[in-house]
Formats: sequence, structure tokens, C-alpha cells
Amino acid sequence: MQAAALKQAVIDHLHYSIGHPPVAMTLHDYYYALALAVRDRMQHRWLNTIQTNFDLKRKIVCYLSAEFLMGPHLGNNLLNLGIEQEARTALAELGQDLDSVLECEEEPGLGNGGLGRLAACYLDSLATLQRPAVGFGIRYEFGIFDQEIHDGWQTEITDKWLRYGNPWEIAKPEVACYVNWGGHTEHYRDEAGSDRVRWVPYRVVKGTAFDTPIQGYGVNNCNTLRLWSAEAVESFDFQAFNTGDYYQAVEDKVVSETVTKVLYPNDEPQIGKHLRLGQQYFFVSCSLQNLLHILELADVPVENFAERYAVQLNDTHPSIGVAELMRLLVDERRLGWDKAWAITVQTFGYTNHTLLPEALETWPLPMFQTLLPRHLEIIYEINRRFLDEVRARFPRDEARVARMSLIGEAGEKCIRMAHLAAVGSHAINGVAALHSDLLKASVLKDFYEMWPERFSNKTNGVTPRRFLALANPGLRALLNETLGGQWPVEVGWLHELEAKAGDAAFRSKWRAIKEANKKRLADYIRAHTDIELDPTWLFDIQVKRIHEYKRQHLNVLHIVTLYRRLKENPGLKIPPRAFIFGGKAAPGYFMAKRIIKLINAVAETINADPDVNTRMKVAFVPNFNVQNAQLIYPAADLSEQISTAGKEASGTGNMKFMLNGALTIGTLDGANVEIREEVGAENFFLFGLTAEEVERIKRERYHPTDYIASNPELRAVLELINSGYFSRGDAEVFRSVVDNLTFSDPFLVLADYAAYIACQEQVNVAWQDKEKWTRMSILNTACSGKFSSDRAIREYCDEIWNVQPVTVK
Ligand code: KOT
Repeated sequence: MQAAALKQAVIDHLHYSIGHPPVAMTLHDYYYALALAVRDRMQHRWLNTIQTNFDLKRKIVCYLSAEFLMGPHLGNNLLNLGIEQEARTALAELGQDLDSVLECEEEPGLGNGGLGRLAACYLDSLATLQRPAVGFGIRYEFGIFDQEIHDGWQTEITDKWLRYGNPWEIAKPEVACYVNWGGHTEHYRDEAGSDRVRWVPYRVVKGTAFDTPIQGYGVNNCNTLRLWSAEAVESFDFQAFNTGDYYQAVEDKVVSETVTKVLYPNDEPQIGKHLRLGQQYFFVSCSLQNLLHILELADVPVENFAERYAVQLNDTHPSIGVAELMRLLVDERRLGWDKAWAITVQTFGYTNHTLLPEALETWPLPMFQTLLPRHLEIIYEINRRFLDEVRARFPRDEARVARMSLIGEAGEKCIRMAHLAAVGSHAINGVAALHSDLLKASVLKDFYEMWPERFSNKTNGVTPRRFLALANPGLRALLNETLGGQWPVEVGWLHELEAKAGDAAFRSKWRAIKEANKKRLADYIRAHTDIELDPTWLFDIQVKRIHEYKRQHLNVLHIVTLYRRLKENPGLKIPPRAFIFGGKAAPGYFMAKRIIKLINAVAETINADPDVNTRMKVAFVPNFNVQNAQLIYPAADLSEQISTAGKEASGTGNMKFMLNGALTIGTLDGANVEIREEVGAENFFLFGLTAEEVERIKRERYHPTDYIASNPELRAVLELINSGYFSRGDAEVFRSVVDNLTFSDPFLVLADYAAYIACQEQVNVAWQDKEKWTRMSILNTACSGKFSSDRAIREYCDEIWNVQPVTVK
């Protein structure tokens, strides 16, 4: 029996792998031993998958991403292997509780937010759909910082996730790549008389692979996440030592190892740092060298590269890959330019994740030249040929040529990475229907006019395994009972729940599950904040990175509006609500950090005010991450998706809430549009300006003061915040937030304020009819199938990658 074998495996690992005497055994030891035992159970599937892919010579998806926000592995692997119950039994027999053991895992937070988590969901779907795939990324020694809240302010703590070891990865020191930096190029003529270029680097950094198995759900396929770690080429440079330059050798080692030290904690705005470009080039070069090496092992000619690999660029972070593949093919494999270029374009696909101008990556030319002199030459040559093509297609249109150039010449010269990615890819996609349309109409308009056939939409998706089956065991049991056990891979079946929405007994079960989830979250929040929430209240939740375009401050304006109404009219009848927030701010993002402080200040005042705290409370959950997200999404009644229309490329939290039966209050932004289409307008709380209206208002000059002048309640709310009422009399701390809204308001918070408040009143009306609300909740889950990452990955495989399923024995 599995449980007995698993128990023995845990005992063996406790003894042989961990080696603590019983007296020193900790809960973490049980976690580690179980993790190793589970990894052992994936090992033969993993090796079989790799061998099968090699033998069958099938095309492989290579997902290049600077971020993979995997979340805890243990629970997910138990789920995907179908041995959760066995593990629970095995641990119980050892006197341990599985849930407590699961909590021991330090999650690998190797990403900032949506972009990194999407990559993780896609790896889950690729394995589950039996598609050969490798995720390539960076093994950051320190991932996204841990957030602590002190006196309402965010503080950042280094994420030492490798401190107690990582049972999931296998180091592959023999899979090593050498990556050049800096120096200069030399042009020479080879033996055959051809012109060639040699790159003489200033430094060489060694990359070694760390592999993590990615187990598919209910299948044998087990793919690989390969993360690269940087080290010095020689740990001891004896030459330097002997000549007395020992300290130079030590310094070189430190510089090399710095490359993969830490994840840059910025979501969206780009940081023009030398080291960041170095990270990008490092992992992309290692990955592409590795692909070429594997091709060689398989005896496949390099000319067939694009038949064997589909390489996807997760935003522009890996887009230096276009120039690097050209360098590897032309300089190192000695292919002709045209042949190399045809392979490159056939190989790459590019996914864009943002239209925000401050997030579009560009690199100052001098910095680029210093780090990657050979790539600069290659980019010039790509650009020369490309602009010739533009001129041929659009004669006498030099303005267009300047707009499309890979080199930006307005102000400081720079390399435009989105242009490099677009020119070097046969497929370009946005991540929601609206976003893909805006992409074609704005940032990449000229490219769309040049190559319309390259563009498509691939609406994002999330894995129903982690975010429903694993996160919401109560609902999982009900779905198993109602739909059978196949729903996690056949989410279309969720539609059968529509019929159940009319069944009062089913609704009552549904409500009980939601309330239990709310209680579970309330316990967590009490333990981490001392704030006591009542699980019978409406749980209104906004969790995501803190950013002005996501408009957490609009949510705060609603809270303060309600607060004032209750203070002025103590008899006011409103259904009680818990307002729950979570999310990290980039450490250097002044306004985002103030918004966190504002939420906590408002929370402190309201939660302590007996006039209101029986009807409203506010909580900020510290350190939002994948682990606590799994408690948060299932506990939501209302999902806040209130970004300025046109700014959120897709959003994926919106999908995780919907999957778990939350109703959405939202703008027509990103995937909200499609969520509303799927669930029906009557089951979605819509408010706010459309993307088109936002653009028109901005064009015609926006005056936030007009909205203040015409809305006394809004004015009073802003004045109350500004007065120091929520900040113990300090009238300075929120001045920057209020002034920004009053005099600039770049994301039209005030323009949408009245509509948002009115829409929240509709929420209250709907909430008061419990049966109706439950029906709407069930319909949200029922209609969420489209937002499974399986659907998204099938589309990528069929329409971009041309990668078929492979059965693994
Ligand atoms: C970060 C830096 C530069 C360029 C883009 C980003 C970025 C975009 N990071 N996260 N995103 C989000 O990606 C998600 C997955 O596609 C989207 O759902 C979300 O709307 C983006 O904001």
C-alpha cells in the first residue's frame, strides 16, 4: 500500500538524508523528508519524460522567463501525483499533521507578481497536457523580499529561501555554460576566406543548471524547470594568487556570483541597471547554448533548430535572445546570416504583458555597448536590413522608419527591446482580447501594419489544480461529488453547475464551504495582524501588487466614504463588510508605499471606532505571496478589479477569485471584459470609464478638481484624509497622495469615484439577498472554465508553437 511505502520512505530520509537524532527532530525535518520522498516518486517519471522526448525527437517548448513564481511545491506535487491521502496517513502514523508540515515550506518567490505566476501556471498546464517543455530562468539566491508592516509602513526583509536547503532541485554542475561579458570584438578572415567576428570578452561567468521537476496532474509527464546560477570560472585563480593578485581574484569571484544574487523587486516599471541587463543576458545565453548542445547530442543538424524548439519570450526580459541566437549561429556555428535569421524568426514567439510606457524596456546605448559589444553590432545589422524592408514596404515614410527603428534616437540613444522582440519573432501576442487590440493600435501599431499575420491574442489562464483543487478542498469535495473527479482537467464541465444554482440544498452547501473558507482566512488574519474579522460579513478583497494604476486608493476612498456616512448617520443600514487588502510595493515606489500606510492608517482608526466597527473593518494582510493567496482567494465574496481601463494587460487574480466563486466589481479592463462576457452582465458589478473614454478625457485635458468641486462628499473624504484624522493628527503624511489625486490624478481615480460608490451600493443590495448572491457565486465558478491555463496553453501549442502531446510510459 502506497501510504505504508511512503511512511517508510519518510523514515529512511529522516535517518539517511537528514540525520537528526530523534531528540533534535523538528517539524521542518518531516517536511524535508516527505519532500524528498515525494521527489523520489517523481524521479522515474521525470527521467522517462526526458528520455522519451529525446528518443521521439519531438518539438519542445522552451519558455524563457526572468521570473517563475512557483509557490510551495509539496502540496501541489501530492495533488498532481494523486497521493495526498496517502501522505496524510503516512504522517499521521508518524504522529504528524500534513497541514502543519505543508506550512513549513519556504516558497520559492522567484517573481514579482502576475508575469512570474503566469509562467508557473503555464508550466503546470504544459506538463498536464503532456507537452514536452522546459522553463528556463534564473536561480536568484534571494527572491522577492518578505514584507513586514511596522507602524503601518512596509519594510523589506531579505528572502533567504535557500537557508534550510531546497529539496526540490537537483544541481547539475556538469551542465555548465560560459557567458562572456564586455571587452571588444575583432574582425578577421577565416581559413576559407570568409569575414568573421571574434568577441574578446573582459570577463567570463560560468552558469550551472539547477533542475526542478514539474509533475503534470494525473499523467506520467514530468517536465523540467531549469534555473541558472552564476559562479566564477575558477574559484581560485592560482595565477593571480602567485603574482600576488589574490584580492583581484577574490573580487572577480564576487562580481561573477553577484549576477544571480537577487531578483529586482519592480513590477512594471523598468530599472535601467547594468546588472539587470547582465542577468537577462546571462540566463538567455545559458539557455540557448544548452539547446544547441542538446541538439548536438541528438545528432540533429543545427539547421533544424526551429523544428525542434519553440522558444517563447515572456515579455522583453529575455529578448536579447534574438541577438544571442544570431551570434551563436553566425559567429560560432558559422551559418550564413540569412539562414540564421530565418531560423531565429521561426524559433521565437513574443508575449507582451504591458502597455505602460514606463515599463517598456530600453537600454542606453553606452551601457549596452559596454556589456554586449558584439550584440550591438548584430542589432545594428538586424536593424539595417529591417529598415530596408520598412522603406521598401512604405516608401518615402521616414517618420515611420524612425518610429520602428530598434534604436531610439530621441534624447539619449537606446535599444528598444520590444522592437527587437517583434522583429525577431514570427508570433506576437497580448494577454487578453482588449490588451491585444490596444497593442495593435498603440505600442506595436507600426509592426501590426507591417506584419498583421504575426499578431494574435492569447487570453491568460490560471491553473485550476493549485487555485481550486488545492486551495479550496471544501469546494473540491463538492465538485467531485457533483461533477466527478475529472473536472480539474475538464473545466468545461463546471458549466454543469449552472443547473445546480437553482437547487436550494446545493446553495446551502455552497454557502457553508464559503463560510468555512472565510473562517480559515479570519484565523490567519487574526494570527498575523491581531484584527478580528467576522466570517458572516461580506469579505471584500483586493490583493495584488500596489500600483497607482491598480487603484487601491480608489478602494480606500470608498471605505472612507462609508465611514463618514456611518459617523454622520449612526442608524444607517448597511450590510457589514470586511475590507481586506494585500500586496507588496516596489521598495523605491514612493506613492505605492504611502498607499500601504494609508490603508493601515484607515484600518487602525476604523477598527478601533466602536461607532462603526460592528459594521465595517479593514485589514492589510502582510506579505501577500502564493502560500497565503491560497487561503485568500477561496474566502472572497467580492473581488476588486478596479484598474483604470486600458492599463491592466489582463490580470490573473481576477480569474482566481472567479474560479472560487467570488463576484467581481470591476472596470472594463484586461480580462475583466471576458470574465463579464462569460458569466453574464447581470452577474458582474461593472462601473467606470471605458479605455476609449479614458484616452479621450486625457487627450482633452483632465481636471480632477472639477470632480471635487461638483461632489461635496468626495471633497469631504479627501479633506478628512488630508486633515490628519487617520494619522494621529499628522496632516503631512498623506498630503502627497491627496495632492497627487487633486492636481494630477494620472489614473483617473476621481473621474471614476462616483460610479464606483454607486456600484458598491448595488453590491450591498445584491448581498442582502443571500439566495440570489449564492446563485451568482455558483455561476461565477460555473463559467470560469475559459480561464484555465489549459485552454491558454492549448492555444499557444496549436497556434504558435506547433507542439503535440507525448505519452510517457
Ligand atoms: C513587468 C516588467 C516589464 C514589463 C512587464 C511587466 C509585467 C507585466 N509584470 N507583470 N505583468 C503582468 O502580467 C500579467 C500576466 O500576463 C498580467 O495579467 C498583468 O496584467 C500584468 O500587469
